[in-house]
Parts: sequence; C-alpha cells; structure tokens
Amino acid sequence: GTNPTPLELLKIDHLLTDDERDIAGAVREFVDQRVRPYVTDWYERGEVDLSLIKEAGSLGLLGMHLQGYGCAGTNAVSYGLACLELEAGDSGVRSMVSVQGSLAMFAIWKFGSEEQKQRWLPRMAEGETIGCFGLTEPDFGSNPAAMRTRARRDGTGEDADWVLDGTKMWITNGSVADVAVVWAQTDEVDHHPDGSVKQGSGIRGFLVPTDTPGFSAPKIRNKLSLRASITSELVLEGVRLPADAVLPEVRGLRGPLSCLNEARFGIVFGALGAARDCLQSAIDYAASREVFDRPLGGFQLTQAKLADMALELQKGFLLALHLGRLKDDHALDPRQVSLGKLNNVREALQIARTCRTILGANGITGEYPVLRHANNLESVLTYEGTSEVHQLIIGQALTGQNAFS
Ligand code: TGC
Ligand code: FAD
Repeated sequence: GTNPTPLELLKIDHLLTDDERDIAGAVREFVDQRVRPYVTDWYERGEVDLSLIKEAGSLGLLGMHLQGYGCAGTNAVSYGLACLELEAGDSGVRSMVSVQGSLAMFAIWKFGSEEQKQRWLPRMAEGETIGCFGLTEPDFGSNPAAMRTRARRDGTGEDADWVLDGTKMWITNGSVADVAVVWAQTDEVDHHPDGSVKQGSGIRGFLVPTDTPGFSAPKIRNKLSLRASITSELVLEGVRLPADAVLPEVRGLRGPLSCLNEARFGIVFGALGAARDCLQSAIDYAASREVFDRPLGGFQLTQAKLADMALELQKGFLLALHLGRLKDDHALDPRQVSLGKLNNVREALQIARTCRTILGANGITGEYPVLRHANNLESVLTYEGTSEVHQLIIGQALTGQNAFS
C-alpha cells in the first residue's frame, strides 16, 4: 500500500473526534482550492486576495471558537486544527484568520459592551468587516507596558470624547481594516505602595473605525517574510472618538495579553501545518530525485533527517492537542501556551530548513513551498511573543524569578 504521511504514522487522527476530523478536512479542501494554486504568486507580488477573508467567514473560520454573535462556537481543538490546515497553505493566511478572530474579535467578545458586540461581531464573523489589532509600537514590541500611544479625555464626565495620539507598528491587516483595536495608555493608572505608577496599568482598548479623521495606515514594504500578508503602521494624530469607543470591561496589560493567549494557541497548531507541508514536499521530492544513481530517499542520511522531522512533528502535535484539550476543559494556563508556542514554532522552523536541504537548489525556488514556509516562520518566531520572551515566561514559571528587566 501507500506509505503513511508523517502525521498518519502515529495514528494521531485516532485522538480526534469525527467533528474535529471533518472540520480539518473541510479547511484542507479550502486551502487546496483557494490557496495552494495561487499562493506562490501572491507571495512573489507581496499581495493577498482579500476575497479570502469573506470565504473564510462563509466557512465559519472567523471567531470560530467564540460563542454567539454569528460565530461558529466550535471547540478549541477544532480551531487549532483549522489554523494548522490554513498554515499548511501559508502562515499569512493563518495570520489573517488569527488576527481577525483571536485578536480583534476576541477583544470585543471578551471585553466589549453588549452594544459593541452587536455592532461589530456578526459582520466580522462574516468577513464583511475586517479588524486589526494594534499593540506593538516602533520602540516597544516585547515590552508593550511601556507603549507611548496615549488616550486622553477631552472634557470631564462619562460622555467626554477620547483623543488618541501615537504610532503602532507591524500591524497585520492594518491598511485594509475597517476597525482597529488600538491599545493606549490612559491616566486611569494604579500606583505601587510607594506611590509610583504601575507601568501599563492604565492601558485600555479602543475601537477605532479606520475612516476616523487623523487615522492612517501605511503599508510596510520590502518584507522578505510573510509576504502574502499585509503588514502596516498605524498612525494616530488627534483621533477623536466618542466616549463609548473604549472597551469597558478591562484595564491594564491583562487586556491585550489575554487576546494574545488566544492567538498564540492557534499558532501552536498552525506552525505544525507549515512544517507538515514542508515535510511532505521533502518526502515526495526524495522519492523521485535520484542522486548517485539511486532515489535520494534511499540514503541513510536522508532517512535520518526525515525520521527526526517526523518525530518532532508528531511530538509537536501531541503537545498542541494536549493544550487544546486543556483549553476545552477551561484548564489552560498562559505559561503552557508559551511552552507550545516556543516549541512548535522553533521545531517547525528547523523542519522547514532541513527540508530545504533535501530539495537542494530546487528548495530555494517558489516551485516548492519549503523556503516560503521557512521565511514565514521567521516572522512567526518573532510575533506573538518572541521565542526569547517565551523562554523567559517559562523560566519565570520554573524559578519564580523575573528575568525580563
Ligand atoms: P506582567 O507584569 O507580567 O503582567 C501585567 C498584567 O498582565 C497580566 N498577564 C496576563 N494576563 C493574561 N494573559 C497573559 N498571558 C498574561 N501575562 C500577564 C498579569 O497578571 C498582570 O495583570 P495585573 O492585573 O496583575 O496587572 O507584565 P510585563 O509588563 O512584565 O510583561 C510580560 C511580558 C513581557 C511577558 C509581556 O509583555 C509579553 O508577552 N510581551 C510580548 C508581547 C507580544 O507578544 N506582542 C504580540 C503583539 S500582537 C502580534 O504579534 C500579532 S501577530 C498576529 C498574526 O499575524 O498572527
Ligand atoms: P524587540 O522587542 O525589540 O526584540 C528584539 C530582540 O530582543 C528579540 O530577539 C527579543 O526576543 C529580544 N528581547 C526583547 N526583550 C528581551 C529580554 N527582556 N531579554 C532578552 N531578550 C529580549 N504586533 C501587533 O500588535 N499586531 C499585529 O497584528 C502584529 N503583526 C505582526 C506581523 C508581522 C509579520 C510581524 C513580523 C510582527 C507583527 N507584530 C504585530 C509585532 C510583533 O508582535 C513584534 O515584532 C514582537 O512582539 C517583537 O517585538 P519587536 O519586533 O519590537 O522586537
């Protein structure tokens, strides 16, 4: 018979429910039809096909694991599997879905007022309204508590407008978004016992319609990674918003970090999709490529690489699935998400690079997905908390010592 694929070897499907397998299969089909044939071209041109987001909405992939407001309400494992299948197409496509569902929609779903949820979520779930999530700034990426973007109230009382000033950087879908979730410092701060201000404690989230005067979102050019994804700067110059533009239910860094937990969870699964796609390409290539008069796949050095990669892929999947089951039991801790993000992205990148060696010179071309995935994974290693940030989170969990600053 035919050889098992790397994920079939362990019969990992055995650990999934019928519903979960069906969802993964439907997303895989979507990617085969709507992403695979075009993605090399999008990547080369540094563009995305924006109709994808509506199609993802029709499939129920946007805000997929949220309940109500037009969201599909699946379990967390199904959401993870969808991320995996999307990222097998391209990390940029998974990013589009992550940012819409886990960051922009989740922020509103978790911390918004009933009016905000009704106003924004159903159309975001359909992909009719695109959201972005602005936390990072040019000078503050790993340390968002120190952000400079400010929101001040113009006037007194509950009805006073908010006015936002500042710059956000590296914001996925910024230039095409209809609404930006922007995190900014307010004066509503907490103090330490010694009277000093607790850094980041005044941070609040704002829903900024992107046609508001003073808002602009220039596209970042010349990226050599995640090219099939739009990345932008957000410039806020005296952006005036009504009092009810603030997300009422959270204040402090806990707000944006709670959203990151959701998106990082998706990446734990997602990165494995890129790795799986690379490994399958390398296995196929090794079967047909002949070197020294024999198929490349028959050489021990090649088999050692393939075996080690299949091993890491399957271990990564077991880790992802364990975290998914914990999440579905409402027992997932953010530090566990850090373990998964650190391991699975790091190993996926290693797999992509090793697969590239198996493809030789062909591996550097767009004819094969391998170097595209590897280049994408450089962004994935950095965004949603760099690998070093996740090492420090895990280090703190193990030692009780904060080594960030
Ligand atoms: P720290 O003092 O530890 O905590 C401040 C407050 O936040 C709470 N908290 C969390 N809450 C929920 N989830 C978490 N994971 C949380 N971690 C901390 C904490 O309890 C505290 O609450 P309270 O109520 O006591 O005040 O904060 P810190 O300033 O020391 O920062 C910790 C650190 C460095 C780990 C954090 O800043 C961090 O994670 N930095 C990395 C930033 C990051 O990941 N940025 C990502 C931007 S979005 C993005 O990249 C999108 S790419 C998407 C795509 O295209 O897919
Ligand atoms: P820095 O924080 O400057 O880090 C530089 C280096 O220093 C890293 O190696 C880092 O690990 C290391 N470092 C930092 N602190 C420490 C420390 N205490 N100890 C040891 N080493 C340390 N952000 C958003 O808000 N929304 C988005 O939609 C979004 N999309 C993105 C899309 C792409 C393609 C990319 C590349 C980024 C995106 N980001 C987004 C930004 C991303 O979250 C940040 O790039 C990331 O958090 C790292 O910040 P930085 O780039 O400023 O690096």
